Amino acid sequence: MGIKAPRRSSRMFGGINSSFEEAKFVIIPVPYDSSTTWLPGARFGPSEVIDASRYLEPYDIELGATFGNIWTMEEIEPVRASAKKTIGRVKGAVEWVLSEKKFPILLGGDHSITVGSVKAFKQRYEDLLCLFFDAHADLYDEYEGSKYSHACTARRCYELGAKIVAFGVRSLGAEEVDFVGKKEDITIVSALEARSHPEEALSKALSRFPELPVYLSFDVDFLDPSIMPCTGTPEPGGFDWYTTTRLLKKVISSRRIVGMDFVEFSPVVNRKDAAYLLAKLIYKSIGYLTLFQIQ
Ligand SMILES: [Mn+2]
Repeated sequence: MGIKAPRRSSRMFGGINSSFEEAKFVIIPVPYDSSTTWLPGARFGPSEVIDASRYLEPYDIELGATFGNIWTMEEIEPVRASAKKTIGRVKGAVEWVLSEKKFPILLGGDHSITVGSVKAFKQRYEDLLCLFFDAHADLYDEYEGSKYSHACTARRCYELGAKIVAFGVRSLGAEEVDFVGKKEDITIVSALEARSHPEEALSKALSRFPELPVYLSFDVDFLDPSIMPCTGTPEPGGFDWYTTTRLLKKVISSRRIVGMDFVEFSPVVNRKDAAYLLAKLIYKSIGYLTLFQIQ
């Protein structure tokens, strides 16, 4: 699928009506959830988060600034029956955003969409570190009969030649442990290891891959289910708001970030607070990126 011209969505992240030309950040909504293992519904994630984002107050208290250079693309139309084709469409969209010299922020959808994004980045960056904030390692070769299950995302990114850091893991398969073995280009940091000194644990993991540009993939199940119940595979023992924002600040202020995604948000009834939390986390990340990365 070729995306040839800017297509303005009537539903803009943050209610921000920046022109495409002025925008530095492009939100790419991908309402696809066919690879979800347990609770489906991530297809409703992007619209729910964008809806909640309109209630954000644009002034960020921590950063003392307002960020408005955001443009929201129309939803990528998924191919329900083909993860591979959906991933191809995601790749096309990210290629286009990069060719326009803008910073893509994907909004999933399940975690399989990350593969399309990383494919586009690998064409531009021979060496790339994929940093996953995730309760799972997503390193299965195949899951439920699919190589494009959300449980295989990091494995596919690894095969594309990316280095892998999975941070905050608290659910892991024996097959994944065997696969990682003594590989030096994959690092798993469990939540158990990270919880007493999260920023130090992150710095240590990143220091294994110095200089590499970083693609940051944020699976919302990284957060504790008490604040983020809206996800297809919730895991106890997750991270709180302030720890999470400190970790994002840490990586964004210390490494070159080339792209981001936020995946696996799957709305449940009466938890609009979780949609709002995610909208705020995305806006917060845009703030950090603006202060530390974008000239
Ligand atoms: Mn996960």
